[in-house]
Amino acid sequence: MTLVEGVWYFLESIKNPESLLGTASLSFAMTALWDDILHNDQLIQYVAPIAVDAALLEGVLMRTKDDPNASDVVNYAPFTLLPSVVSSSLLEQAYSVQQDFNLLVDEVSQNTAFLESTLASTIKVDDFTAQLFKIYRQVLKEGVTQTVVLGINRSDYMFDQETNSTPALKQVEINTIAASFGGLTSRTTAVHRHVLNVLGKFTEASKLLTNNPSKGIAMGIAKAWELYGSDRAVVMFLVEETQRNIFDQRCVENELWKRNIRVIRRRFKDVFEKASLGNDKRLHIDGEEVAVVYYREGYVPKSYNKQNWEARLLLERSRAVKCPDIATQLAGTKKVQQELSQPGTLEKLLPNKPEAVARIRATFTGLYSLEMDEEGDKMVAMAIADPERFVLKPQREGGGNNLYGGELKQVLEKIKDSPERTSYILMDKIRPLPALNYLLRAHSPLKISECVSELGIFGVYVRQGKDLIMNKHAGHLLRTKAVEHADGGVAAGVAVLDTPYVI
Ligand SMILES: Nc1ncnc2c1ncn2[C@@H]1O[C@H](COP(=O)(O)OP(=O)(O)OP(=O)(O)O)[C@@H](O)[C@H]1O
Ligand SMILES: N[C@@H](CCC(=O)N[C@@H](CS)C(=O)NCC(=O)O)C(=O)O
Ligand SMILES: [Mg+2]
Repeated sequence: MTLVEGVWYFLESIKNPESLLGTASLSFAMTALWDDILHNDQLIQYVAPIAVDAALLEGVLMRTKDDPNASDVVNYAPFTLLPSVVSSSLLEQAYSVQQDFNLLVDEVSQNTAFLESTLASTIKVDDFTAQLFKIYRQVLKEGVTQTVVLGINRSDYMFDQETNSTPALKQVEINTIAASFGGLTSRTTAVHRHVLNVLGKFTEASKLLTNNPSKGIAMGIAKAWELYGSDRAVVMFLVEETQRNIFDQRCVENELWKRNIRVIRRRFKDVFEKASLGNDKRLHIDGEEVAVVYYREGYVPKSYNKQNWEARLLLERSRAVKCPDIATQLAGTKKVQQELSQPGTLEKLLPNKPEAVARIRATFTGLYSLEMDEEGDKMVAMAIADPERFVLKPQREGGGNNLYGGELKQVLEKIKDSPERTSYILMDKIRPLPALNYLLRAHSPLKISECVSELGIFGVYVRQGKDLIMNKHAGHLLRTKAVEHADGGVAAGVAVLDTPYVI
């Protein structure tokens, strides 16, 4: 189709959308808000390249798989053609519980007895968690020198909905380390606004919420940097060897430069080779003192060899504000999430806060321990008998780690009598209703997909000693994936960036 033909189609579709409707007759329970567009092949062919150009213009970018460490050739980060519908009450609920979750994570991270008892059996069988825990114990033994705490997390939810019932906000998990895409999502709204405008949906375009998590995240880092109290010190982003998501990180970094806070990027390898602790365990690297270490790495076993573990230990022993510190990373494990759902646990951790407890608990779905006890035996048997009901989760981050269906059954059958099972938790599967959308991804054919979405809310808090200086939510991230993928986010190459269309 030529540009002139395209514009003609577009103008016609505004005057009379029905005239261009395709014949596809898929019916989905989710709103038919964009039905006039979704089934109109010509309109889709016309608008998809416009959307891609808008993403490139707005900076919704990722480096390529082939060249992950250079920006000479980059591509757009995957995103939906159209915003997905999100209920205003569920969005509000997710925002209103975020400060409670910040408090909860902070409490857990300070509660050694809770972390010790909750992770006791897990660390006997899971080497990665055990290594983290070893560092945690070592730092405690030596005495924590860090006086300022900075938490940046993202609590993720899906909208659970059995047919005909109202959807409920159910937490998938909370990410306490390297919670990503706050930068690119800040730029995705403008892309969707443009797409809707081009489609003649001016009113809908004007309703898209502004959203800027990278700014909120940077404000938290800036506050921690300020409280550290040395204006010569830098913020260090601890980054991976393979840095495909650098633009997302740059969004946060550039917000800091705007505040005249200097940022450096280093890998574990650099820390191992060049970092040292000076007076009062101040952290130095390449002649700079580091006030804040912001981890965008360090949450998967493959990030660590012997030297990188040593580098991690050095960072944790330092006075620098680690985001997260090792205790807060442990507070984000799946095992802790499961323990939090046990009756009475929230009440113990947040005494005198019954409203916060109720708000938090309302977002939990069934979470089950696989400890070597009667209850664990019962859950293993139940999951083997009905694997479609559950998700089996190891203590891992980064997407693509969970087990479902036949694989879940197979693994549980193999380890059901071994303590290895305690390295996993079991969770009820959340069942959102699918909606139709186009997932735009470089080098992929343009096709309509049945999709489900996941909403994340960013939370930021800063504590100095006992005083909570900052506790806020910092915006949202909506990600959408085709229903055939049970697991995986954007970084894992499964989900794409989206924008909520709130109704
Ligand atoms: N209980 C559940 N019901 C349905 N889907 C789930 C459930 N738990 C996880 N998932 C799916 O699996 C994905 C990964 O799960 P989860 O976030 O727990 O793992 P992760 O490895 O920590 O991922 P990430 O690094 O993206 O946070 C989720 O984004 C979601 O799509
Ligand atoms: N290291 C990369 C990826 C980090 C990452 O995968 N973070 C997880 C939490 S541990 C996440 O937020 N994933 C969201 C997604 O991939 O959709 C980065 O810093 O951007
Ligand atoms: Mg995670």
